Amino acid sequence: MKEFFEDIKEIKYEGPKSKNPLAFKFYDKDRMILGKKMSEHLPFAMAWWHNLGANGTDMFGRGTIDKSFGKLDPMEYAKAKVDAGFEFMHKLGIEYFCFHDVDLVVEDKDINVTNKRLDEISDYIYLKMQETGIKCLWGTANMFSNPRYMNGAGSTNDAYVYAFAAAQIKKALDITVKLNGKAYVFWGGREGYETLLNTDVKFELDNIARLMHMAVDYGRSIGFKGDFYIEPKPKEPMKHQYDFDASTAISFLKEYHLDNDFKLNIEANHATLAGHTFNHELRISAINHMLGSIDANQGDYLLGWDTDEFPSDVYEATMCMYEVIKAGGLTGGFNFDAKCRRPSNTFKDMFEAYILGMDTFALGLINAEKIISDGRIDDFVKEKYSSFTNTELGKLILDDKMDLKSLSDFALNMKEMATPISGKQEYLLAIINQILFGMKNE
Ligand code: XUL
Ligand code: CO
Repeated sequence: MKEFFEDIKEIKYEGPKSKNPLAFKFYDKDRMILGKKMSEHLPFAMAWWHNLGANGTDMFGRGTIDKSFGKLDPMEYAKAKVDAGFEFMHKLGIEYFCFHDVDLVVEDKDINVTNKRLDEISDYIYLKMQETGIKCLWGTANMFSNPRYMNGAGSTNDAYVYAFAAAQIKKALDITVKLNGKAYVFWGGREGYETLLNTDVKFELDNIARLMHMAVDYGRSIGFKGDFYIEPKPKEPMKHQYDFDASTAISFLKEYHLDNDFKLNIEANHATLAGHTFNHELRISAINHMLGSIDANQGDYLLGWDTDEFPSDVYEATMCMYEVIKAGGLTGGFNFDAKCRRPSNTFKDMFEAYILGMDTFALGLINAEKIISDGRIDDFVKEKYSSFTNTELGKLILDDKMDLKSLSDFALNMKEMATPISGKQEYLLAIINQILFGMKNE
């Protein structure tokens, strides 16, 4: 079969000293860390839309890379994308992919034609999956590009649009189940509003939840056993998006009794747009038993939009992997919802981008293991709360044996407070620096 990336061979691990741009320096898939292979800690996925679709187009200019794969006919183009995608994943050793319905085929005006195309392409993908062992991490429906969704999909004012959203979700679920996807995602790009002057917020939230319940009922009825995910994002394209951040999405899921079927897909760049760190969003999800999957990318702190860059920040990746390990791993995976920068306009750049991302997370994993086995951070956190665990008073509080009056009496009796325990932030940051930069990453 014709190769799309014929100059590029399978990418191998060559170690930290290698200067070969087409080799892994840190991602050594069989290396054992905390009793598991690196590849098991890091189930990476390719995002169909960015890798096989995004061509560098921005608000000010046309594309800079041709990703037509030499085909004009819609089905030939769709199949060429599949072939290119599987060649790409195979060469990088990526085990999973994620897709939107309209990433797979060109959308027709008539949704029935689009659906026929989806049937055909998913048969083709299914065969490729059997041949290669590559798997589907999650599927989703794109309910934000088509003009009919200008006022939202689940949150639309228009019952006819709502029916189209249902049709797309149904088909995307059918395909996700056919391809044995682990999960199904809702990213609510248009589920929000620009002004309250034309918006009934309660109506819209109720209707989003109603559609999600329909999706769960239908998914379970066709044998979907995986998780549904909400992918929080505070803004862009809408000014206010309902799934603002992990906390907001969790309370929505609980309010509408969707929390047994849903978890969260946390994207690094969405976290920073919400004014949070990536690890904050992971921690909030984990403590609510809702950490499902990760969209692995990063933003630019100087830019206020979703730049979807490949992760290169080892510090962030370390903090991410620390949370993931502490949470017992992901049920989902690490989807590179990331694209090359506009001037990185060659197929080789795409490979180098994935190598950067995979090596960054490998370093994050190596470092997180070191932080955990070093133990000083964990010890300090324990110590910080020790007045609750190691004193009579603390134990009474935690055992719910105190009330406001008895606690007040206790304080009045003490008269004065001793110096509170230091938070020791600088000591802790110095430990992280020592572990990250003072010890070898081999
Ligand atoms: C948009 C985004 C989406 C979702 C899937 O910011 O992250 O690509 O991941 O719809
Ligand atoms: Co995403």
